[in-house]
Amino acid sequence: MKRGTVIALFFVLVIVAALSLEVQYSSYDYIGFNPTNDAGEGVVHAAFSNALGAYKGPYVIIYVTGQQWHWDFYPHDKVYTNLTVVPVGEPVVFVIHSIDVFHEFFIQSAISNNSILNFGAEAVPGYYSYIVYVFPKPGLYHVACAEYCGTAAVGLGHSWLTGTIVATANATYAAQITGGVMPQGTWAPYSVGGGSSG
Ligand SMILES: [Cu+2]
Repeated sequence: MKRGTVIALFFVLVIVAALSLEVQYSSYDYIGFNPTNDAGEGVVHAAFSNALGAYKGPYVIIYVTGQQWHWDFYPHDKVYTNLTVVPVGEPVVFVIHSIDVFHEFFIQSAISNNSILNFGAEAVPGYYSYIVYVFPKPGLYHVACAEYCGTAAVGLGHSWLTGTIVATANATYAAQITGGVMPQGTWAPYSVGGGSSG
């Protein structure tokens, strides 16, 4: 084969691999839920039970609010702007919404020497999307906004909507990053069907 053909085939394979990664790891749906309202938790747990299938182990919920122009992450007691920590090897459920315009919460990372993780879900005012993902290894995962959401009067606007997800199996390290404030003091504040343990 010609070199050009080989290169073209390689890129087709990369695209197919990227698409199958997205199908495998991300799942999103619209669920009616207000993260500040405990009464909505039953709805969330029902939706997550669907998404997680037969899985009965612990998982972590991270609420993500997009706005012009930053990401807010909680349920840490404090809101963290453009930064959150997640465990490794345990499902992380991102519940995503926007308080102003459409954004897209998009996670990018090189997860191995030849594999790049790319997936996201819409952040829509009035709706909640979610992604369930098991972070396979410790590291820094880059967050971007993948939907153009405007220009600031001064500066870049949309381009500022970036963030970092620190994936670590070390709860002590994670607590240092978050100033010691962890959801219910554990990596496993929720389990499927069991509601909050804290
Ligand atoms: Cu944007």
